[in-house]
Amino acid sequence: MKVEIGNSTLELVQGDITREHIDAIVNAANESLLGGGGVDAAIHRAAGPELLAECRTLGGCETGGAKITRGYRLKARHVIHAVGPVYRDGKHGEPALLASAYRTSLELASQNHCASVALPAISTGIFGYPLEDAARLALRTIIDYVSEHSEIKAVRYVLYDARALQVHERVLEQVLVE
Ligand code: AR6
Repeated sequence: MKVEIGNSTLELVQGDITREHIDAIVNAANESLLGGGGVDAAIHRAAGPELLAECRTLGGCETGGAKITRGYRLKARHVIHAVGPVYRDGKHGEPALLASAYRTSLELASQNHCASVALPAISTGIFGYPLEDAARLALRTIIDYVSEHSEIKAVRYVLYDARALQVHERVLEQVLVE
């Protein structure tokens, strides 16, 4: 599913984000920025050990923030390491922190001249954020940002499995008519 937002496009696709040939991919990291499971592990595996070496120089990252590195062996020029919240009950600031992780990632893309960006569904795996709630927040945040920042030409939101893609397609249709 592909929609136009101003002069930019937002596309929902199913796949493995490590294979994206794009200016920057976003990683769903943790505060240490030193790797972990899920998409983080896949990105480090595909990028090679130089990525971890650069991450060690960054001094971690607070939840809701993001930091940028090179992409090394990936087809992506940069990796933006975003730290989403661990979901507890939704009453511990999780929505604001998740929105902040997306917004900060897109700001870093703008500042580093990345016109095309691929993002995963941050916090919806190991961090346990309910998929539909996360999808609504993520898509609203991305649409708001891209509407005001025409330097971002293409956003690819990469969902790992068919169910996640279905949920995001349904939520995007709702968000677009709000
Ligand atoms: N491409 C795209 N999406 C993927 C891929 C992939 N290759 N692999 C998994 N996903 P998760 P989190 C999806 O758990 O919840 C790590 O240990 C997955 O289906 O990777 O933010 C970090 O170091 C899910 O929808 O990240 C942190 O400690 C989404 O990516 C912690 O996990 C996010 O799942 C972060 O947890």
